[in-house]
Amino acid sequence: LELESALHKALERNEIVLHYQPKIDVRAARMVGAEALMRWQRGNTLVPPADFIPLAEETGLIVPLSEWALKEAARQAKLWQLQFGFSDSIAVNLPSRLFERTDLVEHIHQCVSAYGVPHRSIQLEITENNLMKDLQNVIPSLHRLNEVGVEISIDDFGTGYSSLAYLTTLPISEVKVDRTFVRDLGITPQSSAVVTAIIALARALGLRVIAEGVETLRQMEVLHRLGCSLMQGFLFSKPLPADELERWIAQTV
Ligand code: G
Ligand code: G
Ligand code: NA
Ligand code: MN
Repeated sequence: LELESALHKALERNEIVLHYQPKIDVRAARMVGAEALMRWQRGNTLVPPADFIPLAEETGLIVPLSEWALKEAARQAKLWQLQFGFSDSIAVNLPSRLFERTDLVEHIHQCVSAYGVPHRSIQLEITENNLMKDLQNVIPSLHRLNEVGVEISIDDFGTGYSSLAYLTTLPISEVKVDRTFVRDLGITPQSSAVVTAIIALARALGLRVIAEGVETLRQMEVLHRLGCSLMQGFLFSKPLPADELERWIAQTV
């Protein structure tokens, strides 16, 4: 309960910050975007999302937190646009209850309009499990977001029970291969079989594929050989405070 009231105040006290992890195109050797990840700067400690996102989801605080994250990402996109000519998108993680809101598209529209950036500056990540759990409630938002140019990426892909063929009936742009498969690449033959299948099917169906949790050169090489050149992970960079991501942005533009 103490944590709950502290989290409640964290937003108004500006204690929530976004860190950014670059998404890399290995073939082009450049950053192609970044994923925004929330952290709670509580006194001298940086509370990781695993320690407050679950509470935020239980208490409903995830709604104002996510709305703030969308606005903050738009603000940061504008700053980087002005400073560096940044034109990539920033991916924000949203739980399904945000997609269920009929005013999600309106809220995103207000965020990008407030800072004068295009809708495509914001990309949304929803986990496969969250998506499938509330599919019927989420589909209308997916269509409206797609119409205004906000791309959807399916996070933690391969851990749920959806079929990729079915997913392509939805307006999504990208799947993120779950890090559990990436972790075992080059170790278990099953993992490379799964990743090979996801890449082949996604390509046939016109979806981008990005691998998350890439930590070793070996994993990078296997992914590259399998035809996946978009990657994210500690091998390239951990999630960084905004001012530290600027080193990556400056090299990109
Ligand atoms: O950045 P880190 O590895 O600590 O993230 C841990 C978990 O918290 C991940 O599952 C990530 O998706 C989730 N997470 C991080 N930032 C956000 C956010 O802004 N919104 C939501 N809903 N989840 C987040
Ligand atoms: O899928 P999700 O949104 O939960 O992924 C974001 C989380 O993954 C963040 O907590 C981030 O810190 C973590 N992460 C990012 N890169 C790596 C990596 O290479 N290895 C591992 N184990 N975790 C990573
Ligand atoms: Na994510
Ligand atoms: Mn993920």
